[in-house]
Amino acid sequence: MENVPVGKVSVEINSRYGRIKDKFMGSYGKKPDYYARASGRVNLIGEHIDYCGYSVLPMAIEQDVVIAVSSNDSGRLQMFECDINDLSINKEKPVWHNYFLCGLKGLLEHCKVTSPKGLQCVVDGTIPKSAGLSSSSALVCCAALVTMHANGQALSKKELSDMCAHCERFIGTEGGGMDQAISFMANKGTAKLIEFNPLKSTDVELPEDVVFVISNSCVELNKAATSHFNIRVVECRLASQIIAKTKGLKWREFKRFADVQKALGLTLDEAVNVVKEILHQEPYTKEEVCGILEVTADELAQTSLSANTLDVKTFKLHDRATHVFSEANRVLQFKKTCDLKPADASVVLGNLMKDSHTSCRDLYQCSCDDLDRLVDICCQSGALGSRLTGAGWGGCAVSMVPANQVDSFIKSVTEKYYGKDDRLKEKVTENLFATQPGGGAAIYLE
Ligand code: NG1
Ligand code: MG
Repeated sequence: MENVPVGKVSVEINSRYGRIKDKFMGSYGKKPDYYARASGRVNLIGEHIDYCGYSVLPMAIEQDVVIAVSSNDSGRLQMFECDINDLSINKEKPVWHNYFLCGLKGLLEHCKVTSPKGLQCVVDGTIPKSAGLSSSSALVCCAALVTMHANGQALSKKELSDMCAHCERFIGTEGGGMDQAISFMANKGTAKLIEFNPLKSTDVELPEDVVFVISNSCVELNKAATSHFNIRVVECRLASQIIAKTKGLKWREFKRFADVQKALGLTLDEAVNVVKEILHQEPYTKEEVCGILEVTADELAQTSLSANTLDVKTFKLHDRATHVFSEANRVLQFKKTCDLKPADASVVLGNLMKDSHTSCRDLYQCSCDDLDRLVDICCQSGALGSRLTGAGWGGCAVSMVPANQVDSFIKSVTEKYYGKDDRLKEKVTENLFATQPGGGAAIYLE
């Protein structure tokens, strides 16, 4: 099993690392021992299906989190002051350093480190936050990597990915494992199909005649501060359990669509039909769900809900389930098209991306007006396909643009989306940029 690579960085040549080093020396009066990095990602297709057990297709981006580190025997974390032996992650208070604490705590617990090293850290990030580019997981992964290295532990990329997917949930959101997996398993120059249970990553060769361009709607949603995300996770769980029960399975043993699909021996197309047959389109009340599953509201809280969804009154099961099964299918078609390279590959891929956005907007309802407008503008500006990326409700769109039209695409989106708003006009370069598949997490020594 492969481990995270340890390489060299020259702070003379790499001005960013130079600045981080200067800041470290300014704070602690000495050089850092090493640097760790973990990248953000853009998900090309497969939204809100990783936590249902389905494969997704992201690539790492160049933007990342870098942490400069020196370790000591103080048992304290210096960055903001904190006792490593007494880590509390306050779910009520979604501050960024909580994500650092998730990675730190996760690694220490996983490796059963009894006397953890003290850490002096400077954290530097270039991933736009709350933008669907996974700044949160990059920080969790980077903090776990720092903690692993400082405490003399050696986990494989796979173990780190699984462990970080688990420990990011300390924050309260019940995400899947896509972000952590791509952050560790990415390789420069290739997108990846990420499969779960067991975790596996496969290179996906993207067409050469297209470029992926990221555009930020600049609408921010702090996922940890709202229940939007967990409501979707719970709706998927309830729909899985109702399908399982109706089909005579032991429903309490099921939490994810992929497991129900497998137990029933259905194809994804058949699963979409089963949804039509079993679930109604109108929202389900909690009472109705309890009636179908034959449980009390308290029991339902145990079997299916999360802390921040206890008070949710209605659940849209039909549309969420239809999105998940059809999106899982689109991921497989996307991968197949990349592998087979038909003459019209980029048109096929573009249409899959468009369908994905429509499904996220209408069935999963995880977009927002500005993001929909941005996706429309991207399609009018020459993109073959465009869709929201990441959790949604704001954040970024990813567009697939013919390589020879990137300049005119950027010009048009700049005028039509950013140019119309004085707040956005100044920030175009950081919010609208072409991207190439980037590399995964690494440790660097000077
Ligand atoms: P972002 O956009 O980074 O918050 C979240 C989840 C993913 C995945 C996507 C939706 C976490 C850490 N990340 O990503 O696992 O479910 O939403 O596809 O919860
Ligand atoms: Mg995130």
